[in-house]
Amino acid sequence: MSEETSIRAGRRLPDGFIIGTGTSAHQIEGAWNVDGKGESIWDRIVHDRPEKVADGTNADVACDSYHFYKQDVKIIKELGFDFYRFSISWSRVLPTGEAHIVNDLGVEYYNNLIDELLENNIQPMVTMYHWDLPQRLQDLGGWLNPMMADYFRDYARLLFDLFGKRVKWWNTINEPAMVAVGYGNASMAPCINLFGYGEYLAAHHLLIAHAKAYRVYDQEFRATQQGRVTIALDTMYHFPKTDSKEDLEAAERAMQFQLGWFADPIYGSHGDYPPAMREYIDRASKKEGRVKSVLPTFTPEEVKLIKGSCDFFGFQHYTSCQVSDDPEGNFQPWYTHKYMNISYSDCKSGKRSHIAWLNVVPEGFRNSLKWIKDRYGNPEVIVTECGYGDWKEYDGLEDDDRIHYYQTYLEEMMKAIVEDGCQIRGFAAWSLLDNYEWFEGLRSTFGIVHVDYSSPERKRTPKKSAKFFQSLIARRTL
Ligand code: GBH
Repeated sequence: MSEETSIRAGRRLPDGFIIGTGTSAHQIEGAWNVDGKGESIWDRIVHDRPEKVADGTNADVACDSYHFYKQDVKIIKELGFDFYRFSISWSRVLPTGEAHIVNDLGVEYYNNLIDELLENNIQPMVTMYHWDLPQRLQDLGGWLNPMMADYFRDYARLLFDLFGKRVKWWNTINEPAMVAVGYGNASMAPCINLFGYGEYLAAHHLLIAHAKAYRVYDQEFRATQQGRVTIALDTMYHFPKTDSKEDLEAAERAMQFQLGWFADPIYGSHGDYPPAMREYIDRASKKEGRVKSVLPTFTPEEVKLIKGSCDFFGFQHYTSCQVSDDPEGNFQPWYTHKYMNISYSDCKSGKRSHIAWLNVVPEGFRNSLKWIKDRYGNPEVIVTECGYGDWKEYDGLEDDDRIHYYQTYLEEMMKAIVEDGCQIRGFAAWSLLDNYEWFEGLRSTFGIVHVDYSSPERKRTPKKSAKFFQSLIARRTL
């Protein structure tokens, strides 16, 4: 096939398309209290309440990347990835979370990691905050406290200052919706039970925090550093259960509730949460007899601050589900007031993983990308996470299910580019390593590289899917 034809056939990746892989600090670093690192909310919760973790494990050592990061970089280099998305542990750099006490050894670790990547020709993409809030800031109320936005801004400024000469890709916050649900129910740290209220308030402050960090970059660093800053937002694709008008509307509403929650205020033109959230949550608040809606309102200054505060769309996607309209609604673990039923189990799907929420539905990926294009005026997108996991006894070095997932999802992404005209500029496989899966502990594995938790050095062995990426990157063709 000539190059021209294979682009048109949707097999050859567009020129300049970048392929990376990702991890996050709490999930891989270990060294939880080493060299001056402060405690994070995830350290605290799994130490205090190990019964919340599927296998009772903690991330005190994890992949021990704090000590073995050079092995990670070596593997990334061998596989040929263009970029590596990793996160910085806020409390490793700032043990109390506040910017006036800097832990030099923590800074040195990230300096070394960044230098090692650049020496090997791998672009660093840094996530500033992947869920591991310093415990001291949680003691001040965490994301329910409006002051958190300023603490985050100060932390972001420090990171731009320390690393911005070398780091050109920034994600402020990883999946803020998942951070917010930590204040609505017990499914994520810090497990504050303010169901149907706390999550909206936390989300509000997360949006302001992100935007303040973005404006600091604009005002103080962009001219000299010329990098690009975004927030990483995720959604499942929501298929309607039937093609009744009610179910179609419910599915659209679900997209607004999950992705639009953060994307509308940033990428939309109306300067508010999505219309469906405004309507449903305001109405529910009224019905509950509240004086004010639990969905906060932005001041005109906040609208200005938040609107347009991203240089590209950082998008994360794993799976799809099925939605039917229901005025009673079923219990939703992370956001309420949607008035629908969501089901993972009867979603159209060739394959399912043992992880309850993970269906393999490649066309849902294309549909999600198209939804972003249509709703937000076709922004440039980098897929900052996408990947397949299973319980570890069903995963292994011959991970054909994972290859099937990536192959079919990437094919759908190519259709989004070639047939739908979406501007997708890059893709990062989640995850480089079999790492610590939050409340799943070590039961589930998402790595393209196997990690042996019985060996002190956490021996890393590339799986077959790592070779899939190695050859994809070398040929730039699916
Ligand atoms: C990613 O989020 C995380 O960014 C990453 O740290 C993690 O390793 C990876 O997932 C794999 O788990 O159980 O019904 O409440 C992915 C998006 C959104 C997927 C919330 C799981 C929970 C659904 N996640 N979802 S439910």
